[in-house]
Amino acid sequence: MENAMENLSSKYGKTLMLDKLFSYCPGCGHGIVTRLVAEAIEAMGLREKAVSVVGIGCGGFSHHYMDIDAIEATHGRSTSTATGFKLASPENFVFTYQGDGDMSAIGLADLLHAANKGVPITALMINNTVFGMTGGQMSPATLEGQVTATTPNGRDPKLHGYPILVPEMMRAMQGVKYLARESVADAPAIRKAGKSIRRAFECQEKNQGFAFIEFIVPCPTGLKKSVKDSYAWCKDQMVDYFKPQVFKDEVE
Ligand SMILES: Cc1ncc(C[n+]2csc(CCOP(=O)(O)OP(=O)(O)O)c2C)c(N)n1
Ligand code: SF4
Repeated sequence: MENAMENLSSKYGKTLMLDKLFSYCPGCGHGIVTRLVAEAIEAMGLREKAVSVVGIGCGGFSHHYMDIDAIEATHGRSTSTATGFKLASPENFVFTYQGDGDMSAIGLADLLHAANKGVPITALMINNTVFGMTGGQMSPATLEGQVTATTPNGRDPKLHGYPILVPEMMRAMQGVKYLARESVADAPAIRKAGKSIRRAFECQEKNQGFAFIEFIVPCPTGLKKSVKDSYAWCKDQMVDYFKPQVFKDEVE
């Protein structure tokens, strides 16, 4: 396997993606977003100054696959940690990489205050609608009626509230200069997500303010579906509720 990876590297040119196998489950949406982020860092020449601040969850491994510096924050605290780091070291390029559980449950207050402050960092939320790492429990982003380990009869808004729409909440914040929701449901969506990451990174490079992207991705293991079915569900159900769009682009 190692030889095969080396051959790939020499064929396509060495990138900051390390020659390691992902610990993500087969078909996990994190694999796609991690690669898109690495490609954007490489293409924009940010490698030497990039610092990834990861949360707790499967996305907390994303920095294992990139040859850049990283900070492992405590659960939900990545945006606060990233804000402090950026203020202390403005020459660094600072982004967070967090799951929907990490960012929209325990970390929601940190996110909203960081966004409102408008410090030029980039926050990435990878929304697979469940707590993936701990076994597929309900998160704030679980869809209505969705069966999870903690909602065996499906999410009921009367009991559990409604699936949380994070970028919609952040729209009015003046410190937020780039705000988008993307998906990895199919190849065109993945290409669009890659472009969106570069735009969000540009927002920080031009020192314009806070940038946020939510990515709608499948977690085949937590959703208890095959890889194929989990992508079909992502395309039909998740994207139907979490509508991909650029909410705000004020990057000049
Ligand atoms: C303070 C604290 N509470 C709970 C946990 C257990 N825990 C680990 S990962 C996780 C949630 C991960 O879900 P998400 O952020 O959606 O990421 P995913 O694994 O789906 O990528 C939780 C609750 C913890 N590590 N620390
Ligand atoms: S549990 Fe889900 S989020 Fe975690 S690596 Fe597996 S597929 Fe990805």
